Amino acid sequence: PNLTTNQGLVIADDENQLTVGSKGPVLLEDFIYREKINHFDHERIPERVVHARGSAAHGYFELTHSLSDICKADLFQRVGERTPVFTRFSIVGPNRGGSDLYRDVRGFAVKHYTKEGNWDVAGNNIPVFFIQDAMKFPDLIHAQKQEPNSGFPQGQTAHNNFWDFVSLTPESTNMLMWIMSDRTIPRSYTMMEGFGVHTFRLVNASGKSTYVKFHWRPKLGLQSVIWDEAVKINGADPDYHRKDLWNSIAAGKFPEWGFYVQAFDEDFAKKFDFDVLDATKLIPEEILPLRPVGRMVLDRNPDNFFAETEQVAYCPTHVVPGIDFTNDPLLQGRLFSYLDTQITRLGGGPNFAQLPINAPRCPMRNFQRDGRMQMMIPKGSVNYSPSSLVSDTERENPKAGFNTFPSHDEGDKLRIRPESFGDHYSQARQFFYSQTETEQNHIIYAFTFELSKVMAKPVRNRVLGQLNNVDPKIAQRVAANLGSGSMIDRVSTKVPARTNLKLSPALSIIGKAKPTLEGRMVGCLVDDGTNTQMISSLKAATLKTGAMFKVIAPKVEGAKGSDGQVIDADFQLAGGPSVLFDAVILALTPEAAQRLAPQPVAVAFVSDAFSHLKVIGYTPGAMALIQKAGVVPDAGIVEVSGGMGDAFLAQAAKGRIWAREPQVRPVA
Ligand code: HDE
Repeated sequence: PNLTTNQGLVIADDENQLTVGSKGPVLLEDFIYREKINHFDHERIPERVVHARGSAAHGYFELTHSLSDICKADLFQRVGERTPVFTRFSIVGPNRGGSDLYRDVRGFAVKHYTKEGNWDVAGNNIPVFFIQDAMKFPDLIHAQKQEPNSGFPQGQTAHNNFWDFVSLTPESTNMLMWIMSDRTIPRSYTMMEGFGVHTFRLVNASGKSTYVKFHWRPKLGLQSVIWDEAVKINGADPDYHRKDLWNSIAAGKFPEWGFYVQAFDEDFAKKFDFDVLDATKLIPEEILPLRPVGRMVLDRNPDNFFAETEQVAYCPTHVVPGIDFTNDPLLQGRLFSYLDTQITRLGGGPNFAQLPINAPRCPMRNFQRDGRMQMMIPKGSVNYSPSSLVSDTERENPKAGFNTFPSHDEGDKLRIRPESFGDHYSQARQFFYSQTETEQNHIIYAFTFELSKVMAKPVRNRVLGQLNNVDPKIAQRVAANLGSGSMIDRVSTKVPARTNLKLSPALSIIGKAKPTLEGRMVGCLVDDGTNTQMISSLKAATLKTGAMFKVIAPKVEGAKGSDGQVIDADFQLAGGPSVLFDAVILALTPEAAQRLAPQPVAVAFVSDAFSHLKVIGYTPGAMALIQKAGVVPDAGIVEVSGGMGDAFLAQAAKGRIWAREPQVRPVA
């Protein structure tokens, strides 16, 4: 096809500007060059003020259980029916160009293109939030992002301002426990849970209202990386999550989540000692089980990152009849913010809803007109309602239309936080003690790491004071790690932590990990002389488990196998560190191991895999390298030669060797 200008003019030369003579000055007349460079100059749009970095995919929501008893929304009526979705996962704090593995909350936003209009759930991978009232959101985000004078640190909460703010904001304490847990360093977007966070309202055909919390559960199970791994993945592959999502869809392994609701009524809500309108609290699923509704499958990568992933605009006000809001003051504040920010981000006008990724896939007609970048050409002389001059103009429809649920609200105008929002510590304690011992240790490590980057001592002490209100033992462990001794400030509180909340095992990641290699990656280090036949059978056996099999070699062109044939490599050793894989194999001859043992990059490949608690498969020939890396044999060090690959894969499917952790990371 011909290359043309934006006006359709066929371009004769796309290599050279128009000049006077072959070396002469460039002519202003060169409209072809000017159009090209002018468009380029305006390619960037402002990034999202939060959630700037993200990845998305197309797919569908399929109803598996009718919700018609509690919700009249059309997408929840007919079991088996599919509704197209576009889902964007994101990381909140970093700028658009940041890395994927910062410690941070992840966004989990789903746009459902229903027959009654778009329904968006812009949720997170954590069921609670930092603050109770939207008034504090700009302060929270300012404190979290880079400090305004220096411009650093990028994408990190580990700095003075963030901890200063949260230490003065006791309502953040529950969320602090969550963000210091491994939830904020997920292994993959496809291994995260999703939550609507707020209590929403569903309305059925008879007008009855039911409160709900929305949940997504990943089919691949929950999995996170280890903090030291996260730090190294950021350098080795900043696009780790983005690639993982893209590659799994491209390989036909479509990520899937179950969609559930926790449904309850006003009387049930009253039984709790916290308020269901307070977004810093959750309802344990042991108390209110999840009701299955459907599944979401992502089966198509975007065609164009900018046009789709960057320009998609989610908004909590995008609802359909049967789905409504509650008075959660965080949710109410969000109802204003999204459209407002998108007007700036998407062109300074109100017409971005017409972009293909944002447009509804059902009829859309109204009398809103004009504005920047109007892409529709409305016909006729009538642009108002009511009108009588033309028949068949669009009209409101009281029956089929969206009717706000007539909740009864009255009271004085006040700026006040309800007393029922006053308990900031009980669920923080419940979360901590619902974790396995390993996960509790990780939370303590994370507080230690973050606070060790806080240079303002009074801030560190105030955080310890907040932790002390959660549980003195937790505060003491962090204080001991920091070397603060007994220097724990007292932070006064009206509502002390309740110690009698039942633990909720569903809040642990390790407790409900799935023993599977599906969606995971096995990395196999080879060198000249490696047994070619063994690699083929290991690869075949690995692929059968649903995992990917990647070969790492000292040279990217591969290694010469035992039969003289080249074993193709996916990574060169320095560019394929073991942090990128879930389990590794060292398939080496004694000569190769001797060659690699003096090389730090090879030693780090093994010692990192060991300290990141990975299952390591080996051939006896690899021993020199294994010993150099300080590996101590345990259940996760498994021989693979002589057809023993299956034992390795069975062990790898069980996940990390948690029992190894006390050896490699001292517990405080
Ligand atoms: Fe957002 N949030 N948010 N947020 N949020 C935005 O909208 C805001 C909150 C969430 O992939 C912005 O288009 C306020 C909670 C996601 O494009 C902005 C408050 C939850 C995404 C905004 C919150 C979220 C955003 C920035 C406090 C989980 C990315 C760009 C009341 C339930 C969606 C944009 C995507 C994005 C405002 C708190 C989820 C500024 C005022 C709680 C997943 O409008």
